[in-house]
Amino acid sequence: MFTAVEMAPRDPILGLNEQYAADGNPKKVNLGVGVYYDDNGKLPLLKCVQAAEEDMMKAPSARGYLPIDGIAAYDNAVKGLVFGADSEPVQSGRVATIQAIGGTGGLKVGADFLKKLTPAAKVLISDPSWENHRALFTNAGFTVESYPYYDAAKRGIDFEGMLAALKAAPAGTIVVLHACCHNPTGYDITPAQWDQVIAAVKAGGLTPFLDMAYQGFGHGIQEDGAVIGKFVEAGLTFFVSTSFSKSFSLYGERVGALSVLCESKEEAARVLSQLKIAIRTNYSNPPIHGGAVVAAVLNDPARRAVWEAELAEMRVRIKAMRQKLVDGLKAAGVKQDMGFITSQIGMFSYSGLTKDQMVRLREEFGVYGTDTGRMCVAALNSKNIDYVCESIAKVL
Ligand code: PLP
Ligand code: TYF
Repeated sequence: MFTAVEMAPRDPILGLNEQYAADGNPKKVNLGVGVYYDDNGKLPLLKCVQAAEEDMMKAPSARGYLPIDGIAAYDNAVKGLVFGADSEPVQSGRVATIQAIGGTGGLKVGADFLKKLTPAAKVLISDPSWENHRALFTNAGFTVESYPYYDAAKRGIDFEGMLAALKAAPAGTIVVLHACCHNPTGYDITPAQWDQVIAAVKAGGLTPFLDMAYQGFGHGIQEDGAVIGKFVEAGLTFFVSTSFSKSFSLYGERVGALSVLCESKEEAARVLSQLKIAIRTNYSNPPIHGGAVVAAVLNDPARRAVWEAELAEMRVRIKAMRQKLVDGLKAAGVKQDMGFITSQIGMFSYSGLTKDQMVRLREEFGVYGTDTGRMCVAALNSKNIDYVCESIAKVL
């Protein structure tokens, strides 16, 4: 039965983890996968999460099925975080939000819903993008193409190219946009450029799908979320996927969401009913634990303040590591100006290194990044930074 089954290629990013685990080099550093580690190289367990879990342990509860759309208190907290609790969309009840299995699950539920709603639409993702964007929408049955984004020569964004592609896209085209902290490049468009993107989306009748996997890792929770407010102000209806994997350091709990801003409360109820069908036919209903923890933190002002401080600490540490990387590369003898690393934002840096250089980094030095030159700066720390800088200097 399975003789004709071909071996599928490994996920280019998650596959690196396996290679890293098998590497015997004691100095090895994993800058491959997008995971935040603290200065001791440890995956953090946030204090706000631990406190919420301790409370839950004191009052253990039975585990019935959750509603298809998840924990109501969780969905409401997500709406508040994404749109603002007092915002007009939330107050008027025109946001449909479901608890999803990670940000990936939010994208998948949205993609399945869209495939039924607009089966002939094309999907545009940034070039480059998180590779799973292409795979997810392709698997949902869409043809996926890309809009220009990274300009290697400029070490920045080809904004003219991006805007021209959006303006040329036929009405109904689904445009996947990174709300903040672009993965993999680390380059975000400016607020003024967002205004131009929004105008093009509106004029062209495109369907925006904002992927918000790193809220709080750029400039702040509010600041990173401000782009959502811009889409609201423009009077658009749109999709937002949320991931708490990084912002709560809850990668393995699979906590995410999908929110759809509709024109009215009545429309949101109809959309929600269809999202529930997508969920039911994929996995029936979500798991409890991660959503319960995030709801317990976001809905409790004191605990939420702890979360905001812990997220700020992660954000500030990443920024400090970017500066250390720039300084360390210079000290290690790198002649070219690497200052662009500090103008990038979020967990990743497109380093500009070639595939050959990345392979050498891996094979000769045990420093793991993707073949595209992406490095996870959130995995740098005061112990590995010098070694990473020296290794990069040797391959440059
Ligand atoms: N979207 C982007 C841009 C990501 O980088 C990630 C990373 O994992 C996700 C979505 C998926 O998040 P999750 O792990 O919560 O499924
Ligand atoms: O880009 C990253 O490294 C993270 C983690 O299929 C990730 O977003 C990578 C690949 C993948 C799922 C998650």
